[in-house]
Amino acid sequence: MVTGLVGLTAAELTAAILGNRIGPIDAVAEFIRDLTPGPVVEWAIGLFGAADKTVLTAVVLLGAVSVAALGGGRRTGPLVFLLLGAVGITAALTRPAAEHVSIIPYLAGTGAWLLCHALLTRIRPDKPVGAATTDGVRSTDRRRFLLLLGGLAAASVLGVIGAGWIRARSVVEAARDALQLGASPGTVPDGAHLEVPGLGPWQVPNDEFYRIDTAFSVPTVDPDRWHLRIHGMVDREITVSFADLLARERTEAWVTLCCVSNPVGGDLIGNAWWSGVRIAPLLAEAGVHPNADAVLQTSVDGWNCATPLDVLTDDRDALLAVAMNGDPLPIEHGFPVRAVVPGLYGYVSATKWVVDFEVGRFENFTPYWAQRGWAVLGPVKTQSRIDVPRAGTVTAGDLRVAGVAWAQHTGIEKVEVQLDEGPWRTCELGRVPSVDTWVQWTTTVDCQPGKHLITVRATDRTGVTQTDEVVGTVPDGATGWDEVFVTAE
Ligand SMILES: Nc1nc2c(c(=O)[nH]1)N[C@H]1C(S)=C(S)[C@@H](COP(=O)(O)O)O[C@H]1N2
Ligand SMILES: [Mo]
Repeated sequence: MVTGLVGLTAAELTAAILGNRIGPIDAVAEFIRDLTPGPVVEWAIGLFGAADKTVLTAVVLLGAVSVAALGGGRRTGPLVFLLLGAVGITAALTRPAAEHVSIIPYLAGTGAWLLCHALLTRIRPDKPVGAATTDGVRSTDRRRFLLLLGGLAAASVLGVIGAGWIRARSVVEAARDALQLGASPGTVPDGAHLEVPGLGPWQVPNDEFYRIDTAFSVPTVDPDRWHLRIHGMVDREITVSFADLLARERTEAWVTLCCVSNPVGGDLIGNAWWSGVRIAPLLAEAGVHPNADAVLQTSVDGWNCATPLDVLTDDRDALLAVAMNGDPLPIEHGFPVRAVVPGLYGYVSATKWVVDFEVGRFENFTPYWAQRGWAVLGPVKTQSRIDVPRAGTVTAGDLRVAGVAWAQHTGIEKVEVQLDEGPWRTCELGRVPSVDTWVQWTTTVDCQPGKHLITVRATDRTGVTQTDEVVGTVPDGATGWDEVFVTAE
């Protein structure tokens, strides 16, 4: 029985990896369906209704495992497994659009059957532990047999889970590739990106964008099945499908997303062009009760966060985003729909794979990170980072210094750089389209031979200069000034 399962798993996993249309169990089920006379098919449909296909799949699975268990003995095994393999290959080759690669999973499965059968029958488990070993069978054979059996069964279970995941992922990838969202790719505003060697792009490409989430396996959500339910303290509960969402007025905006776990000088931050639908009108449609103060956002994988209602309903571009830099959201970044809220750290706002909005009160919510000691509110703290030069040796003389600064939804007023204990000098700032993005900055300092410390600080548009008090990322974000040590030669 275990041998039977291992071979089926090997075949299903191979089919999933190769991206074959159907796996072996389903291929044999289709084969049987095609061979079955019409009246029998009608009778089965009458009996099982919409569950007919599930029933047939279960019959094929149980049938294969039963044949393996009953016929897979020491002597008959190899022949029985070769016959089962032949049935599979026949089914595969009679499927529409069958190709040569279609039979590879059956070869892999039959190979796994024969190998597994050989392994398990080599051991003689029928000797009890401690039995006399007159025929040369060791007393530990039973234990070895059981361990091997358990290991193979466990591998088989993992393989089935893996095959399912790979299939789901490829289905969702295909759906993503087929989407035509009509989102613009985002044109970097003139003067936003400063041409300084070593300074990263103002617009961060999707494949370079930082990724933070708690998901061990990335959720795969089929857009055709995606829904967002808005409920709780509202006048009328509403459910929005992906098609409904796309039919609504579209908003596109530059927003810099930042993680609360970003240390001073860290790179858990990125700026992208998001296309989506504003959250405020959706909440208005549901009719939010006046005494509600938060929305508990939940992801399809159960992760959740609570976002203040006022930031979701004021005039900022708090979005349900469907595209990132012009492309449908990458699966890792929340496909098909995620929230993006300017001004807040991701852990309280930027729910990926979002499916549920519960309107309510903070006091009644215990979201994922708040349960683990992080702050309930997570406004982004004003920060600045030095990207050029890197720590190490530099050429003495005029030294180019550059980096980024951010104070989302407040805006950056000024960035200053200090060499050693010298005066603070004001930097040149890149142009930005709004207060919701980071700003690139640059300046030159006169760097005489020797060791130096370069420090940066930013001032936001409310006139507040970032504090030099060094605080870690827990519970609500790091503070302190970024600095870099250089030796000028
Ligand atoms: N479903 C889900 N959404 C999530 C998270 C998560 O763990 N699960 N992490 C949040 C955090 S802490 C951050 S900083 C951002 C990161 O988004 P990104 O991975 O697209 O950069 O996603 C937020 N959304
Ligand atoms: Mo985060």
